[in-house]
Amino acid sequence: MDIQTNYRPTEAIINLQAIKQNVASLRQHLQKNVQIIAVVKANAYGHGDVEVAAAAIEAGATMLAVATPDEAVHMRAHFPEIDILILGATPPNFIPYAAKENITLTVFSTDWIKYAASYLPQAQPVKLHIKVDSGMGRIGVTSKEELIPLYQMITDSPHFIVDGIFTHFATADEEDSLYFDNQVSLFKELLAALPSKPRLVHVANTATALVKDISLQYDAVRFGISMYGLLPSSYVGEILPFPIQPAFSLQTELVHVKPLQAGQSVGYGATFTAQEDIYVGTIPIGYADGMLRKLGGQEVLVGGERAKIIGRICMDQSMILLPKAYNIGEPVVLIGRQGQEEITLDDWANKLETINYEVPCVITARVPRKYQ
Ligand code: PMH
Repeated sequence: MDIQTNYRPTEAIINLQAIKQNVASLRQHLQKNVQIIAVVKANAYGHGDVEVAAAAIEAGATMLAVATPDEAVHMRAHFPEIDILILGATPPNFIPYAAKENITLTVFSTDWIKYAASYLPQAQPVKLHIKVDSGMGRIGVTSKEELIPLYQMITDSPHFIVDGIFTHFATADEEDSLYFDNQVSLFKELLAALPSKPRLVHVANTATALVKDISLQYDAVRFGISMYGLLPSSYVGEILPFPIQPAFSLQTELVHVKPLQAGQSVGYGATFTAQEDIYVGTIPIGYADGMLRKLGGQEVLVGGERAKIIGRICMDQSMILLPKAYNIGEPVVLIGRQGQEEITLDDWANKLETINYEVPCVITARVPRKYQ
C-alpha cells in the first residue's frame, strides 16, 4: 500500500517555468558556443535537484555541477547521459565509480593523483578538471610551480584526462573590481603556461557571466543563483542584462484562529503581550522547517495583507497577528506573492542577516517541494 505523505499544508512551490526562462535568457546573453553548466549542488540550492536539473537541461544547460560524490551519484541515477562535474574535493576511492559512470572530478594536487594509484580505473579514463585557486583561498593550485607538475602527471597517466581547468571568483558580484581583476590575471597567467588548452575552460559564476567582460565566458559558465531567479548582490541587480524570475515560494494555511484579550500573551517566554483585543492565527511551520527563530517579527501574507509573526517561533508552529478572524484553512504566504503584496527571499535574508543563497538551502527536507 502506498503511504500518503505530506498531509500538512506547509510546502515550498518551485516554479520550473521560471527556472527554464532564466536559463533561456542566459542562453540568449551568452556567446554562441559557450556552454551552460547548471549548478545544482545542495539539492539545487534547496529547490530540488532532479526537477531543477531537468528544467535547466530542457532550457539549454549541457552539464550539471554538484559539490559532492553523493550528489553526483544521485544525479547520475536520474540523468544517465549528461556530463556531471563534482566541484569539490573527491576522495580517490570514488574513482572506479567516476570511471564507470562518466563523472568528471576536480583535482588540485599531485598527492591526489598518487593516492589514486590504489583505485585506478580499468576501462575508461576519468575526466579531470584542474582547479586554480586564483584568490578564493579554498581549493586549487595557486602557482605555475604547482600547476605544471600536476598537469604533466595527469597527461602522463593513461587513467586520466585533463578535460578542463577552472577557477572561482570571490568578489565578482561587487562593484570594485580590483580583487576580481587580480584573480583574472593570475588565472590567465596559469592558463597560458599550459602546453595546450584543455577542452573546457570555465571561470564564470552568475555574476561574472552576467556583468563582466564577455571574454570571461570562455567555453562554459557555471550558472547558480540567478538560475533560481535570485540576484548574487544588489550591485548585479542594478546592471542586470535581462530580467530574472524567482522560482521559490513558501506557503501554508491557518490551522487555528482565536481571539486574544488585551493582556494575554503568546508563545514561549510569553514575549508578546496583546495591548488590545486581537486575533491570533497559528501556522504549522517552525524552526525545524528552517524558519529560524530570528525570523520573529517577519511579515507573512494573509488575505492579500501583511501580518506579523508574533512571539517566539516554535519548533513546528508559529503565531501571527491577524487583522480579522480568518477561517481555518486560509492560505498564508511566507515567501512569494499574494494579491498585490510580495515577500521575497531577500526579505528573509535581510531579517536573518544573511544572503539569499542560504535561505532556501536551510528550508529543511520536512517541507515538501512541489513543482509547477
Ligand atoms: N562555481 C563554484 C565553484 C561555486 O562554488 C558556485 C557557488 C558557483 C559556481 C555558482 O555561483 P553562483 O550561484 O553565484 O552563480 N558556490 C557557493 C558557495 O560555495 N557558497 O555560496 C555559493
